Amino acid sequence: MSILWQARFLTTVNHLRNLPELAVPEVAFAGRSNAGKSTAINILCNQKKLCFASKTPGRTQHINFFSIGGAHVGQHRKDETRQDEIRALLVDLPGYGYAEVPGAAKNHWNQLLGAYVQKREQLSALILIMDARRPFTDLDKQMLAWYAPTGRPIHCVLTKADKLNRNEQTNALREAKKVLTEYEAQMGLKFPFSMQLFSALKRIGIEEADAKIRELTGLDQIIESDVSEQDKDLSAHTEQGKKSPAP
Ligand SMILES: Nc1nc2c(ncn2[C@@H]2O[C@H](COP(=O)(O)OP(=O)(O)OP(=O)(O)O)[C@@H](O)[C@H]2O)c(=O)[nH]1
Ligand SMILES: [Mg+2]
Repeated sequence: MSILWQARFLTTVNHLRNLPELAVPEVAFAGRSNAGKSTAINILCNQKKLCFASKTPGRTQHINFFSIGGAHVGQHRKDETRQDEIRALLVDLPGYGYAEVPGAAKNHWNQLLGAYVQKREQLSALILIMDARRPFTDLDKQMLAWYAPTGRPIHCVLTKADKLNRNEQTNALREAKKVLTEYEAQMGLKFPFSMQLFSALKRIGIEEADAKIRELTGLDQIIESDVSEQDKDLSAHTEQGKKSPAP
C-alpha cells in the first residue's frame, strides 16, 4: 500500500490567482493531450475515478490538484481531508496539442501551463508523460523549454509501453535519454532527470513511478508506521462523529 493511495481531490483551477496556497511540495503531470496523464495518476493512487480519463482528447482542461495525507486509504474515501495534515499535492495539468480547441482557449491553457511550470514555487518536480511510441514531440520540447531553466528535476514516463515490443521499449528509453542529454548540452543547462517505461494496461512501471514520486515530494521520508498511525488516528477521529451503537 502506498501513501499515494490516500489521494483526494482538492481543487480545480483555471487561473493562476486561484492556485492553492498550501506550502507543501507539488509534483505535476504534464504531457500531450491523450498521452495518459489522468490514467497514470489514477493507477498510482489506486483509484478508478480520481481523475477524469477518457478516449476523447482534451479532457483535462483545468489544473486539478489532489492532496496526499490527511485522509484514509480505502473504505473511508468520503471522509473529509484534514487540511493541516496534507503533505504533498499531485497536479494533473491540461494536455497540450489537442488540435480541436479554439484558438483563444488554447492560448489561455498555454499561458496557464507555461506560467505554472515556470513560476510555481511549490513545484518540486515535473512528471513528463509521453507516449513511448513518440517521445519528445515539438510540444514536449516546448514544455521542456519552459521548465528546464528552473533546474528542477524531470521524471519522464514513457507510457503505453504495452504497444511496443522489448526492443522498441529499450530504443524508446535510449532515444528519450539522448534528447535530454543533447538538450542540456545545447542549452548549457543542467537539471536532474530520470526516465522509465510505464503501462497502465499491463501494469508496467507502477512501483518505479510510485517510488520516484515519493522521493521527489519527500513523502519517502514518512515511514510506513507513521502512515498506519495516522490512519488509526483518523479512524478514531471519524468514529467519534458516528452515533454509538446502543449498549
Ligand atoms: N494501451 C494503453 N492505453 C492507455 C494507457 N494509458 C492511458 N491509455 C489510454 O489513453 C487514453 C487517454 O488517457 P488519459 O489518461 O485520459 O490522457 P490524458 O493525458 O489525461 O489526456 P488529456 O486529459 O486530454 O490531457 C485513454 O483512452 C486511456 O485508456 C496505457 O498505458 N496503455
Ligand atoms: Mg487528462
